[in-house]
Amino acid sequence: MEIKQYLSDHRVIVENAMHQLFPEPEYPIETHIKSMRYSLFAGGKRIRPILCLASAECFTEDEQSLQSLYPVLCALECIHTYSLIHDDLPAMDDDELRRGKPTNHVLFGEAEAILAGDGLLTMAFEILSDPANSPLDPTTRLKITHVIARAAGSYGMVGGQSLDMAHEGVDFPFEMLKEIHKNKTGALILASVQAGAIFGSADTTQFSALSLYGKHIGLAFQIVDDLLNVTSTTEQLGKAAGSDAEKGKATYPVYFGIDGTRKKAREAVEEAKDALAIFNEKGNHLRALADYILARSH
Ligand code: GRG
Repeated sequence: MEIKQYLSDHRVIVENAMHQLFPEPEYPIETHIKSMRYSLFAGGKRIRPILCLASAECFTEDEQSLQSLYPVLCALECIHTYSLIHDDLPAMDDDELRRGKPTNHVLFGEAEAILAGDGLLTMAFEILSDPANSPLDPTTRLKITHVIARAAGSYGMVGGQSLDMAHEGVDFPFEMLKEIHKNKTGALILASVQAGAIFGSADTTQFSALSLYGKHIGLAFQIVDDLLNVTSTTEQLGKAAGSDAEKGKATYPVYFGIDGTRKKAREAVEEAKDALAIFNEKGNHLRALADYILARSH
């Protein structure tokens, strides 16, 4: 199947899962739920849940069985959306445009936006931990919950964001940039792939291979993000282009230039694909997603 078709089919699966599991606005907290839903359904690429599904598809293509992953897909997107809402706040990156639309705080105000992020993060774990949402066996559910919690928190995304903030406008060695990228962006992407592997009862070799793929693909994703911030327009990105340089952020293009950064992204994608050798053709969707991450335009 063409990757374009695969992405659009899987986006539909993810969005259906989100519509099925995420609450509707309801008295007396309509505004809070509307504000979460505004950002959740603002048209993201859904790359983390799609990576999770593709990883699970290395073990089974049975649709009914894959439906057990719906709460996981929804949780990943809730956590990702919360991070974007908080990242856009005046105290963080202070952005007014996201996915081509006004950011959450611009529409709902800063206090509601903070609460939307808090609500989404908490809702992720409510949805994930509720046995009524899917027939995942309890041990699998707990293992997946742990991997995602660890990746979202201080030893992953939140820690990475803290490091990123602390290093704005200061010179630092390239090793620190790798650490920031690994945690801020890479950790949740890695956890998405690992959640699919846990669902598939991966053995140690399979889990290590998918983890290696997830690490490289997480890095590639952020390298391409750094690149697009320099080479694309605000219109193409749906968010402020050139913002990294404006904020004095050291990114891959600062260390390696545009061509050097493209090379680094290609290398990371190749390493990701190499890690999948043991899966033969079952890894084809993950390979195609790696190529998509390299070629993406927004
Ligand atoms: C806890 C107050 C508080 C804040 C936390 C954790 C955090 C703020 C921010 C996370 C850091 C972050 C936003 C990293 C950027 C990752 C990234 C490249 C996002 C863009 O992801 P895409 O391209 O977005 O998948 P779409 O729009 O497609 O969903």
